[in-house]
Amino acid sequence: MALACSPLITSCCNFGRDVIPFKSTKNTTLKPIIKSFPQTTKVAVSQEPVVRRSGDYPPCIWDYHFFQSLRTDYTGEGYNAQASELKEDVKLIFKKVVDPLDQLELIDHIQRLGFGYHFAGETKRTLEKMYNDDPTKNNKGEKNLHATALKFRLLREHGFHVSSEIFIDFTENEKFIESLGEDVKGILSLYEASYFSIEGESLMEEAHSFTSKILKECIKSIDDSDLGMLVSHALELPQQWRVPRLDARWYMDIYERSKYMIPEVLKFAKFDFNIVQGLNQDELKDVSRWWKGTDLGQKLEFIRDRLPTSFLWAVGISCNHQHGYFRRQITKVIQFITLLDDVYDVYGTLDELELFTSVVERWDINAMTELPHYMKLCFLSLNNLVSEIAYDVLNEQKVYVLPQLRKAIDVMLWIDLFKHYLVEARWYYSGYKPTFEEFLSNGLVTITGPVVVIYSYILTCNPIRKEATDYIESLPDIVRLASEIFRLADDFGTSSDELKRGDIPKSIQCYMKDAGVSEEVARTQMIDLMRKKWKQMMKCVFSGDMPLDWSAVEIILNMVRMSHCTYNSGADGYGVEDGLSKQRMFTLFTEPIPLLQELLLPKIREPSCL
Ligand code: 0FV
Ligand code: MN
Ligand code: MN
Ligand code: MN
Ligand code: MN
Repeated sequence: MALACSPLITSCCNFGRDVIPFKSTKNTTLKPIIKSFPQTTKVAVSQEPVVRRSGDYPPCIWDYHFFQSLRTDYTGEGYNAQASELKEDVKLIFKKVVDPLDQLELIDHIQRLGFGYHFAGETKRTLEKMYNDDPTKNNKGEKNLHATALKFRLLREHGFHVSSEIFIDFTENEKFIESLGEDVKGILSLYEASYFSIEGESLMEEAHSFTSKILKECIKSIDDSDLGMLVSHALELPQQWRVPRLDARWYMDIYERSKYMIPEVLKFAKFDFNIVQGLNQDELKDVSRWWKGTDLGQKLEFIRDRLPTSFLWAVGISCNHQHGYFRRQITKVIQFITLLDDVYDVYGTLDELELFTSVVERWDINAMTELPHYMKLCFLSLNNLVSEIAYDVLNEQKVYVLPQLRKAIDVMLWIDLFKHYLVEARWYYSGYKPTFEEFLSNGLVTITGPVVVIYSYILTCNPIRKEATDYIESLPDIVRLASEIFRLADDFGTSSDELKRGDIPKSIQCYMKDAGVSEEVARTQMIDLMRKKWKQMMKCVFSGDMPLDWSAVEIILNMVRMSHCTYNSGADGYGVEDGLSKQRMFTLFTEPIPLLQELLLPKIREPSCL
């Protein structure tokens, strides 16, 4: 604490205020910001006994052997062959459904059942045709709010910019007609659609407040219990903010009871759920073995040992069958981020953190001798992971990620992250309270959105395109906004505990101070701000000038969605594994959907519906 009045700290505080350049987004890149950091001073680590904070995080609740023992019956050639046949049946259904509303509902259902990516081509073609025909035309020429809102939402979700004018028939004097309130299904669809709006669309803002108010009012009096469940689910988090895979199992039960249920679709959903579960089990076994092999969970007792929950995040970002390698490696990256975050937030002294940052800045294995033992473990194991990924890419793509890409992306990215971590540590030790803007411009980096996005790109794209990596590295609006929302969502769930264990004020607290409002008001404002930032993100998505494949865009959005799903309840759904996170682990990785009955039934070749 003697450090609190050292000249080093004073200069950090000034520096803290200088971090703001992230604010002007268009021309801002990560690199100039890296350069704007003062050279970290080499600090001798004090010999005095150090008092460290405690994270007080509970230990990992998952037993290594439990995951290693997981088995599934739903694997093997016979089962996969049946799934392939069922997939053909669903394809046939796509061809046979001609009514636009039926088509839209089919797409919506398969997405919510968690296997939309299997029918990406069919979905795109169907929506493209609908868009080209006449996007503003209402289905069957009727004023059907549900059909119109569903069309709007799905078209926008898949990158077709349909105008909000589509809703004009449902308004009078720029307000939605009050009597529409009786059509709960239509109101629910319009509410979901309102989350696909772009900044500046006043009609969609009106749609949002109109539908939110009605849904909150009518929730208790809805007779249909499934509709009631869908409404409360939507009020908790809209579909745009959710990861379908996490809710697929829940939705399957609702779909099974629905009068719109198509047996082949349901059956395929169940088969596919189990297949993905089997893949995930293998992946989880692999990464758990790797983590055990590093021994870091034992050696670094103070860290959050969160390998399985990191894997849950990976699945949230992409559950695509083809992304197994991505899921394995991003899980490792996430566990590493977590442990390094704990080093900077909780365990390391400021002297050690300054030293660590300066050693890593040189990325010099020889300089490691200067570090305390626990930091040697951190740095060398991080170096191993970064090299492993670079090696895999070299092996797969014959692209030598070392040294060009690696230096530009991996190394700089980690250094940049650590420098921003260090800013927070300096703020903490000096007692400096940043403004909301200051905090957010630094915090969008420390939440690790940019690291997760670049690794996700490298781990899912083949070939890796330099144009795309350059673009992501320049911290474009979409990545900045995604990271800001991730930060706001994380603070929503974790900042109360963080402050208790000793940390800087996070977004909510900074905002409370700046605006002079209560925590309750600040929290409401933060939800509004997240919605606003989503609208800005949607603008980026429709701007058409991103050199990214759609799958990369989806991954960025899924990262944001996963942050909502983790922290929405106001609790730390990542650091604390019981509750929702535990339930999700069981549902997704250990509990298959029993299919004995389906397997015994004679196979129906022709789809039975329609
Ligand atoms: C958030 O932890 C968290 F868990 C992080 C950043 C590591 C995991 C990363 C992903 C799930 C992508 P914490 O709330 O401690 O982070 P801050 O930045 O608030 O210290
Ligand atoms: Mn932390
Ligand atoms: Mn942190
Ligand atoms: Mn901190
Ligand atoms: Mn946090």
